[in-house]
Parts: sequence; structure tokens; C-alpha cells
Amino acid sequence: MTRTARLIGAPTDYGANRRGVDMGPSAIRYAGLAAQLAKAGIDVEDAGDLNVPLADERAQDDSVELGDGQARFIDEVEEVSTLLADEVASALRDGSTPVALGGDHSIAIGSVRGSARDADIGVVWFDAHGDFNTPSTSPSGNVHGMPLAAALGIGDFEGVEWANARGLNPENVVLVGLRDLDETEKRVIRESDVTAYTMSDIDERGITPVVEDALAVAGEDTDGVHVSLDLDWLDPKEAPGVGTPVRGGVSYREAHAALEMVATSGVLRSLELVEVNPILDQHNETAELATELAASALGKRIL
Ligand code: HAR
Ligand code: MN
Ligand code: MN
Ligand code: MN
Repeated sequence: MTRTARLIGAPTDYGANRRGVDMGPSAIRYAGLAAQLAKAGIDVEDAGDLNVPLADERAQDDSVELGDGQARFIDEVEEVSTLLADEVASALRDGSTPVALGGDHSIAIGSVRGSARDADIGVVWFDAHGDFNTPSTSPSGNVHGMPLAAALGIGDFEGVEWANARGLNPENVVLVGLRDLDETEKRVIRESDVTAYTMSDIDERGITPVVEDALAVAGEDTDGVHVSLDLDWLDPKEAPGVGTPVRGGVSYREAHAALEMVATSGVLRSLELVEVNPILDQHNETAELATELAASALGKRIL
């Protein structure tokens, strides 16, 4: 059966403090995502972009309390997450594979929640960062450093209905490629039941066994896996168009190998591509890379 991918643009920068990432969906579409997927034998539907008001029009007093901490634009993040969760859940109900296009990584709150609405899911999180801060632990107040903690209901996010993903068990959450964590964030990750693979694990064991383990852990006793691809997972030499680049990331081939394994595992339920910032990019190459990796994850075959 051919897979139908439904593209859902979430043009937001509320979770980051970098303008430009809100143009990610345009850059990724312009890079030819639909054509790439069609060429790979995947049917494509485009749901267009969510209606996201510009941050500039809301910029006054953007830091809002949540629990004991502060989170910038949290009300706007809630608004976008709620819209995205509905779109992702309805794509799944229609038998399509949702492909959310960010936007900064705060959109994952909505995509994970939507993917988990009618199912028990796992999550594989390809990222340089842990995205495990809470409003109390965040050094920046930027919600793109918090979406996993939000989905899992950790700390200030406990009981925050719009942010928590019902049916997501931390034992089915796996981070891959970590290399830049805040001190308290490290502690919270260690104390949680998630599995975390750092770049050192990839150095020691190689990308293939690490991703094989990640998919097995995420997929165990679940109905499928949400794959969240933060483009800063890759080395900045491969993916310069991101807001928070960190040296020492995975290579072009390692990234492809990982996403090809996502396809062959057969567990992919939903996908997202985040943190592409065309203003910081060189000739849209990071957006192009995002389209290629999406095609790999959705089952493109070389031969
Ligand atoms: N850990 C830092 C913070 O919470 C930086 C967050 C990094 N941004 C991302 N997330 N792109 O993956 O502020
Ligand atoms: Mn991230
Ligand atoms: Mn990141
Ligand atoms: Mn379970």
C-alpha cells in the first residue's frame, strides 16, 4: 500500500528568539518536498499552513508565568500547539502520515499530542539538544528548549492539559545525538525514564546500532512512533540554516542512514522537520536536506 504524506505547515517562531524560523515551511516547500516525495512513490497532500499570527504583533510582555517559571510566548505556543494537534490527529484518522513543517521545535508539543490522541506512541527525537527544560529550569525562557518536558508533563508542565501527550510513556521516548545540555536539564533527563544517546554513543557504536536500539525502545508495545527531526541534529557544515547550531553533529550520510532505518522499521506514525531558518541558511541547503531526509524516512529507495 502506498503511503500518503500530509504536509502541515506550522510557521512559528514563538518558541525561539530567532526571526526567520517561521519561514521554515515556505523554505522546505520551495526546496521541493512534494516533488521529492512524489518521486519516491509517496502520495502527497498539502494541508497548507496553520494560521499563526506574527510574533511582532504580539511582542509586548511576552514572558508569561507557567508554574513557578517563565516561558516566552507560552499562550501563543498553546494556540499553535492546539491547532497542530487537531491537524495531526485528523490526518491520522484519514489514514495519512502527518508531516509537520516547522517552525521552531515548540511545535512538537502539538504534533506529539496529536499523534498520541488515539494511540499509544513512542517518540524518537533527533537533536543536538535535549529539549527537556521546564519554565523553572530554562536558561532562556524559550519554549523550543522545552517540548519534550511539556509532552511528558514534567515539572511545571504537570497537569497542563494542552501540553501533555496522553498515551506517551517516557519509557518509549528516545533522544539521539545529544551534545548540548543545560546542567539542570541533564539531571532531569537522568532522573526520567527516557533513553538518551549522546554523540559519544554514536562515536563509539556507530549510527546504525544506536538508531536500531532507539527504534526498538520507542516502538516497544506501541502503535507507532513519532519522529521529530531537529535539523540542528546534523553538523552545522551540513545544516547551517538553524538558529542554535552546535559543532560535532552527525554527517549527511549518518543522517540518511538513520532515517532510512526509520522507514525500514515500519513503525513511523508521524514525522516533523523543525528549526530550518532560511535567513541563516546558505542557498536553502538546509531546507533541501530536510526534504531529502523526509523522503528517506517515508521510504525512498536508492535502487
Ligand atoms: N537548552 C537551551 C534552552 O533551553 C537551548 C535550546 C536549544 N534550541 C533548540 N532546541 N533548537 O533543540 O534555551
Ligand atoms: Mn530541538
Ligand atoms: Mn536542537
Ligand atoms: Mn506502553
